[in-house]
Order: sequence, then structure tokens, then C-alpha cells
Amino acid sequence: MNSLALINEFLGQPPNASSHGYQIDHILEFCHWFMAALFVGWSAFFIYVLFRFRKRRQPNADHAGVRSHISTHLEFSVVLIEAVLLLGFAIPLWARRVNQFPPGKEALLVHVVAQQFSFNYHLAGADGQFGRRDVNLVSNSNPLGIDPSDPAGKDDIVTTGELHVPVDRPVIAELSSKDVIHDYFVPDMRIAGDAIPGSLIPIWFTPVKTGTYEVICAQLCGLGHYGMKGTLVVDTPQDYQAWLKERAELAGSAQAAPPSPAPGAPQPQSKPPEPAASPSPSPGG
Ligand SMILES: [Cu+2]
Repeated sequence: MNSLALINEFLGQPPNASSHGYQIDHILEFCHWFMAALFVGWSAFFIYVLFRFRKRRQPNADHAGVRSHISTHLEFSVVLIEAVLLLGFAIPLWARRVNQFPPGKEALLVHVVAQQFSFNYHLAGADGQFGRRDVNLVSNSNPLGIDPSDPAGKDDIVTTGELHVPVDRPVIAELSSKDVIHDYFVPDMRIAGDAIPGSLIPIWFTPVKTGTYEVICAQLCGLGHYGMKGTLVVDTPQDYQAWLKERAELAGSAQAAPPSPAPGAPQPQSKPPEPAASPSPSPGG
């Protein structure tokens, strides 16, 4: 996009495909150029003093030390630039990401449930209502444990591995996990968030370019972590509607078949009730 972007390209950053991503790219670019300037500057200074104060020329130590104030001014400038970076760019950008969520009606809400080693997606379906989920109902054919007796869940869409979203519409992804800590990372969207068992963590982004993007798990979550990848497909609104219809039809044909309990499915009467996922008491840690 501009000449500064070359450092992001050099670092292997894929082109940005989200509305806020260019701000993150600017900070990354600026930080890297700033660090490069510091590296060159301090290295040159270091080499200069090695020569300037070599033993042959300066046989006796000078106990008075430095008399000039140049280094004080330099260090103050570095602190000032870092403060501007933090207070002027990084903190406001972060605040917008965590405080200014798009209004619920405008955004597409997706529940992302991570597990070893894939990402499951739960969409509300045509009624806009998420069906109740119960950990006791989790089975191979019902990976999220959606309660079949809840009418709100009848038209819900559950997919694993691949999610489609429409272009130019904000997406709120509510992250959680069935087992260990994972991290839902979509590099092209410049967004990532930890998926922590017992917590619901929302992240949001607005895709601005149609295409197929890689989703990866960014927390070392077990032996299969390397293969914990998925796909985010950003569709035109028409293609997105077609995908929704296809998923709904697939779900409908699955429901029409006689329900057969998966082998090893938990027996509700013999199993003690498990505690439902509860929000973690402290956000830190
Ligand atoms: Cu993972």
C-alpha cells in the first residue's frame, strides 16, 4: 500500500483484509523502523566509543565521566517517542477493539468453540436465537451438545473447520473452549483471541475483502497443535446466503434421519450433572 509496508511484507505478514488492520500494520511498521533506527544509532555510538576511548589513546581512566548532556537528550527523546506510540496509538487502538463493539443487530454473532484440535462454529440460524447447549449432550454427532428439545436450537448451524461470513459486515466471535487453552488467530484479519475453558471472550472484526483466509490456533495446545487450522471464507452477501441455505439443508437432512446415539455417548441418568461453563472469576492470570 505504501513504501513503509515493505517491512511487514519482509516479516511475512499477509495482506490485510479487515477494516481495522491497517492501524495495526501502521504500528508494526513504525515500531520496526523505530527499532531499526535505534539499533543502527546505538551500534554506531558503541563502535565510536570503542575507538574514541581505546586504551592507547586514553591510558588513564577519567573519573569525571561524561560531561555532555547529549545522551540525556537522546534517551529522553526515545522515551518520548515510546510514550507517543503507547498513549497515542497502541492504547487507543486497543480500547476501540475491546470497548467499541458493533451493535448486536448490525453484527454477525458466531460462537467459536475450540477443542483439541479444531474450531467449531455455532450460528443462530434464521430465528437469530442460539439453542441451549449442555455439556452432557456432547457426542460425535453433536460436538457442541445442542439441546434437541430447545426450539431455539432447531435451526442452529454448527460447522467444524470452515466458517463463512459476509463481506463488510462486523463479525463478533465469542470464544470458548471445550478442553485446554487455544487461541483463535486469523492473521489476514489482524485479530486473535484466547479461547479459555470456562470463559467467554468476544473479539470482533469487519472483513473488507472477499476470499479464503487461514485460521490457526496460536497457543501450544497439545500434540496435534500443528494441525489445528481452519478456514474463514469471506463471501459476497449472496454467496453467504447460499452457504447458510446449504448448511441449513444439511442440518435438516441430518435431523430427519432417526437419531442414533453415538458409541460412547454419555448416559444422562447414570452421569452426575457436570457444572456448566461459568465465567472465570478473575480476568488476569
Ligand atoms: Cu489449539
